[in-house]
Amino acid sequence: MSTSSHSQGFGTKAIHAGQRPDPSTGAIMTPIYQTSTFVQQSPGKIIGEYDYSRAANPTRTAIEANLAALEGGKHGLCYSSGVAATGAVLHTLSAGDNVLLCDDVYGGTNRLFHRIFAQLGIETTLVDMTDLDATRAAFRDNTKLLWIETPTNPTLKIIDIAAVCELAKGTGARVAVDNTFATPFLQNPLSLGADIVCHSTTKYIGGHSDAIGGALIVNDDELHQQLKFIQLSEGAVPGIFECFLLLRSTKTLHVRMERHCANARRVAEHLIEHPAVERVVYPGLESHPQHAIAKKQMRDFGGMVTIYLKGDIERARTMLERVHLFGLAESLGGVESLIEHPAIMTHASVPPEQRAKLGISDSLVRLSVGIENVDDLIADLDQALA
Ligand code: P1T
Repeated sequence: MSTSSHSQGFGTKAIHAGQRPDPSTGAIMTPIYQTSTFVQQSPGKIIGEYDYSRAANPTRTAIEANLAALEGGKHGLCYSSGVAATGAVLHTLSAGDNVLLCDDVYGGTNRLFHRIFAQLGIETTLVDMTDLDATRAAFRDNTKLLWIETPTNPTLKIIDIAAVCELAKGTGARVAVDNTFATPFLQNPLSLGADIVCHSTTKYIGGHSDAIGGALIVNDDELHQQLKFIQLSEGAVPGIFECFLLLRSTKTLHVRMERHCANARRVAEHLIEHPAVERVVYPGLESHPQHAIAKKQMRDFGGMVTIYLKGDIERARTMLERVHLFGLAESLGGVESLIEHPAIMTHASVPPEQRAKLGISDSLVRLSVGIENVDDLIADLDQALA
């Protein structure tokens, strides 16, 4: 472990933070402590730090510390999925509380707020958070949480995290940011004033399309204790093997993200010129409405590209059926490229009026650009659009 006060770079933290050789064997990789429980010396007198794996497990502790370091936060907590992490934040609220929810979020997030927590008396107000006046005007006396997703899924709007946090200051409302699309490599919401960072680790952090998981990162000790209590009581914890897979994945996050960003830029720039494409949305393009904010708060612009095709839904269907390298599937952020139709797939649970308002139309196609050779990806898209 480093003892110097020099602040380490992202790649070094990704590989070392929260991890040390196993004290009993010297194993360089944190072992998979595949155990549900830990033997005690006498009732209540535990041998190390652990008593039961729902509460804590050494493999999980290692990845929680690693993710906290990558986000520049004090505490990390891992969950069985991204929506379980989101649900844990909502469980800090009480009936009668109001939440301001960014209007374009993952369909499952929208469903969780409107179909599960609404029944428990938590009221949700949808707000276009790219409009700071509208966001300011949406606050109520009982507003206790703002939920930001940026870049948003699937229209890739960029929300000014620092500006929204400034609005929330002094109101008693916490700000949570779903940082799944950006990853800690590109954007660190805690440093911009957010209270909570949420991740679906299923995506870029996991990076290999082989494990479902979620995480929260916070600085505040009291909030951490509250979330730990909720995690222990509700039990939405990840399996030990999934924790190990994540530990393996974070070591290459910086390298993968660099390639995702470079490939996505090339794909976006290519598609702008394509006669079958009406419009390309990518935060790195000058034409993106919030490009200046993206430049200010992100280190690069990510691996997601959203396109509007010319023509009707049949045009989109044909393209989606013709791709070979791009997998037609929900999810994103893996090394392999994926493509999907949000209106039919990931955002089908969003009411049609809201989809129409957000521009999640039948001609919208979302690309998760992987880290294959980009010329092959472009050739695949070209033949699918021919
Ligand atoms: O699938 P899960 O690990 O529970 O994560 C939910 C989630 C949370 N936040 C964002 C921004 C997400 O994109 C997701 C999941 N999204 C997809 C499955 C998708 O294809 O968009």
